[in-house]
Amino acid sequence: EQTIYLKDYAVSPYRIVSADLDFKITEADTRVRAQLTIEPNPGTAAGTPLVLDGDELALGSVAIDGAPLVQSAYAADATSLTIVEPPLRRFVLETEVTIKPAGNTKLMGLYRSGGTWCTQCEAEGFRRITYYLDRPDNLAVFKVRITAPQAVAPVLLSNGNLIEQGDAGDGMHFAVWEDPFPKPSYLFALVAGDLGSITDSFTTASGRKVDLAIYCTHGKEDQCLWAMDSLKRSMAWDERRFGREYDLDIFNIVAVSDFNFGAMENKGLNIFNDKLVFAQPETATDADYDGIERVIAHEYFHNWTGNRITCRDWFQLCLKEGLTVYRDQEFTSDERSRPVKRISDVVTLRAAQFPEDGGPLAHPARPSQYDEINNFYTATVYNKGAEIVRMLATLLGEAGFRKGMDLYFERHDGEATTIEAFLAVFAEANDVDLEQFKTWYLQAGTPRLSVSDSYDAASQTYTLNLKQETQPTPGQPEKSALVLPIKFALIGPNGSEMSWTGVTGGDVRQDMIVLDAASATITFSGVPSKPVPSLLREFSAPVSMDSALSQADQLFLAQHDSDPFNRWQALQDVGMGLAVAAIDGTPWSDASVKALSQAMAETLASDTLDDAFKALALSLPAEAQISRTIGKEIDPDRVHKVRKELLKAVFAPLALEMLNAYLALSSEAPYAPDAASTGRRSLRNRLLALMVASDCAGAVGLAAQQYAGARNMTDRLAALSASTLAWTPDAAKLLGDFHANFAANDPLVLDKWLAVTASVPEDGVIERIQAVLADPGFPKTNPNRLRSLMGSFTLNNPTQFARADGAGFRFVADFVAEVDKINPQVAARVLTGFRIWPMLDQSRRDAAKVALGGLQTKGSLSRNTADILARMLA
Ligand code: DPP
Ligand code: ZN
Repeated sequence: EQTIYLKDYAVSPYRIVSADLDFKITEADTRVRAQLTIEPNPGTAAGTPLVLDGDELALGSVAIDGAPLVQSAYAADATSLTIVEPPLRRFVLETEVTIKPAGNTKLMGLYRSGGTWCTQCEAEGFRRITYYLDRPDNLAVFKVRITAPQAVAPVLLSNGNLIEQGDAGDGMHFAVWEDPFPKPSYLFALVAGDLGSITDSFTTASGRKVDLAIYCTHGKEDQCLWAMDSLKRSMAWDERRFGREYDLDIFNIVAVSDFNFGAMENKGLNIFNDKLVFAQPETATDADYDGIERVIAHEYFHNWTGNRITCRDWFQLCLKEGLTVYRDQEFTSDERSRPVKRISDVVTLRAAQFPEDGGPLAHPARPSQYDEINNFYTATVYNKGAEIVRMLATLLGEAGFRKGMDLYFERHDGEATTIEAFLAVFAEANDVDLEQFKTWYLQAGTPRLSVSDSYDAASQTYTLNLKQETQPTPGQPEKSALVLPIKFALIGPNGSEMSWTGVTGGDVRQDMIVLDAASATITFSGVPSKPVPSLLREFSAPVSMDSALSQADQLFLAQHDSDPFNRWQALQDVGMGLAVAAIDGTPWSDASVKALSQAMAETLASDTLDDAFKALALSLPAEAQISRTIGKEIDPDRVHKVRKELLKAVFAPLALEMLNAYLALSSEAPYAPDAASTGRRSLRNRLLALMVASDCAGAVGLAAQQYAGARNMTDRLAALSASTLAWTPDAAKLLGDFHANFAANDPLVLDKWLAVTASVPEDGVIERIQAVLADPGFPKTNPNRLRSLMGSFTLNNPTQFARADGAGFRFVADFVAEVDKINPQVAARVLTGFRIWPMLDQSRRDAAKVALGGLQTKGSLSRNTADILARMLA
C-alpha cells in the first residue's frame, strides 16, 4: 500500500477555482456533469499533466473549453483522470460521469439512505462523485444544479443559497444552489429526498436573520426540537465567547439513518447521523440529549474552525478537530456544569485515547504519515487534540488565548492552513515561544508524571520532585520532554490552601507549575506545616500521574480539595490503589475499605456537592482502566472479579443510605433535559446500579420495578443495564421485554438493546450476538446497528471479547472480514478493539495473534482494514 508522508506535501500544479456541477438523479443511477474552471498555479511548466482524483466513476466524456478531447489527450484509471497536456492558462474542463448511489454501501460519496440521496465527502468521498482535485487546500466556489424525480425527492438541497428552482418535465424538477464561500471538496453536500422539516430563525449579533431548518423522515419532526434549541444556543454562544457570527442566510441540517460519522459540517448544510438529532423522552436518554447538544454545537462551530479556516492537508486534521472539540467542550461547560463536564471528558479521554496512545495504534495528534486517512479520525486527533488546545488556554490564560484566537481568525480566514500557523498566532499575540510546546502535536504517547515530596519542619521548606517520562511508541523510539502545565495547590492540615514565601528550582506561576524538563525539584519556603499537594487540578495536562499519596492523604483531598476534579480523582485513586494491589495479590484490609466506604457515604450525604458530581464520584475505576494501570499480563476475568468484590465491599455497607437517597430522588415532574434534572436522574440511576451490583437486599426487585414503571428511556435503560450487567435472575426476561416492547419498531432504541446485549459479561453472549447477526432482517449495511453491537462487544465486554479460549477474538475477526466487503470504515473501526492485545496474558496474546493472523491470510482486505491490521501486528 502506498504511504502518504507529510514531508512530501507539495502545492498542486493546478487549482480549481470554481465548480459548476449538474446532477441528474434517477432511480437507476446519477449522471454528474462537472464544469471546472481551472488555472495553473504559479511556476507550473507547460506540459505538466493535470491529475484529478476519481473512484468508482464511469467516465462518459471529457472536454476542454467546449471541445471534446481525443482519446490520447487523457487517461482514466481506477483512481484518477489525467489530462496529458492542459493549457497553461485558465480553462474549463468538462467531464461527465455516471455513479450508482443505490449500490454505494461504503457510504462515501453520494449514496442512498432509506429513500434519501445524501453525501459524505470527508475525507476523500468527493472523488466518488466526480473527478476533482480532492484535497483540502483547493478552495473553489460551487454552483450545483440538482434534477430529480419530484415524487420521491421533493426536497433538493446543497450548500449555500437557493437561487433557482422549477419543473424539469417528465415528473422531474430541479433546484440550483450557490455557495459564495470558496471551500474544499470535502465540505460539499447534496441531499435529495422526501423529507419533513421544522424551521426556526436566529438573528445574529449584527442583526442579520438566518433561516434555520432541520430535515428528517416524515413523522419525526417533533423529535428535532432539542436539536434546534441546541443549534440556536450554539450560535449565540460562539458570538459571545469567540465573537464569531454565522455568515450565510440559511443553515440547514438533515438527519439520515445510514452515516459513517456522527455528523458532518458541510458548509450551510450539515448532515447528521439521525441518532444525533432525534430526541424524545420515551426513546432518548439523557446521554443522547447531551450528545445531540454537543455534536450540533461541534458541527456548527466548524463553520469557523474548519470551514472558514480549513486544513492545508489531512495531516493537519486536528487543526480543525482538536480545536473544535475544545470549543464544544467549553460550550457544554458554560451551558451546564464545568466540573462535571471536565470529569466526563477526562473519563472519555482515559477510556478512549490513553489506550490508543499506549498501544499498537499510537500516533501523534498531527501524524507525519498515513496509509488511509479515514483511520485517523481518532481519539488522539480529536480528544488529545482538544487537550492540547486546552493546555494552550491554561498556559496563556483566558485573555491571552482569546487574543490568539482573534488573530487566527483575522489572519487565516479563507485559508487552508497548518498547526504551525495556528501556534504562531498564539506565540505572536502573547509574545511567547511555543517551539517546545509544539512537541505535543508531534509526539505520540501519554507522558507519565511521577511525584515524590518531602517536608523539612526545621527549615519550613516543602520540596516536590517531579519527573516526566514517555514510553516509546511505534516509529518513535526516542521521546523528548513536553511542556506540562500542572495546576496545583498545597493544602494545609485544616483543609485550606497554604501560601509560601519563596520558590526555587522550577517555573511556578501562582497556581501553576510549568514543567518543561524531564524532571524538576521545586522547593517552597515559608511553609509552616506539612501540606498535602493537590496536583494536576482540573486535569490541566493529559498525562497519567502516579499518585504518591497515602490513602489517608487521598481521602483528605476527597474531603477538602476545593478543586472538584481532584476531589473526584482522589476517590478514584483510592479505589484504584485497592483494586490494583488486590489483583497483584495484596488483599485490601478491612480498615482501608471501610475508610473508602465512609468517604463514599460522606460524598452521598454532602449538601454542597451536586447530584451529577455525586453520581460520578460514587464509582470505582472501570475494568479497562484498572487493566491499563496494571499494564501487562492482564487476565480480564481476574480484573472483573476483583473489581466486583471491591465494589461489594465498599458499597454493600451503604445499602440503607443508598436506598434512602434513591427514594428521595424520585420525581413526578415531567422529563426535562436541563442539568439539574439530568443530574438527579444520573445519581438515582447510579445508586440503583450500585445497589444491584453490590447485592443489596431487594435491589433486583427495585430494578425490575423501575424498569416497568419508568416514564422515560433514561430510567428504563438504566434499570435494564443495571440488571444485565449484574446478570440478575430476571435480566434475561427484561432484555426480552425491552426488545419486544421498545426496540423492535425503533432502530435507535434497537441500538440500545444491541449495546446492552453485547455488554453482558457472561458466557453465551457471543452466541446471542451471532443469532442477532444471523437474522436475515438485521441490516448489516447500517453503521449504527453494527457499531452498537460490535463496538460494545469489543470495547465494553473485556471478559468475553478477550476470552482465554480465543472465541471472542475469532468471532470479531470473522465479523471484520465479512463487513469489510460492505463498509470498510466500520470494519476497520471495529478491528481497532484489538489494540489491547499486547498487554494481555500469554494465552490471550497467543489467541489474539492467531485471530489477527487468520484475518491477514484472508486477502483482498480494504485499505482501511489492512492498515489497522498491519499496525496491530507490527
Ligand atoms: N464530521 C466529523 C466531525 O465533525 C468530521 N469532520 O468531527
Ligand atoms: Zn469535527
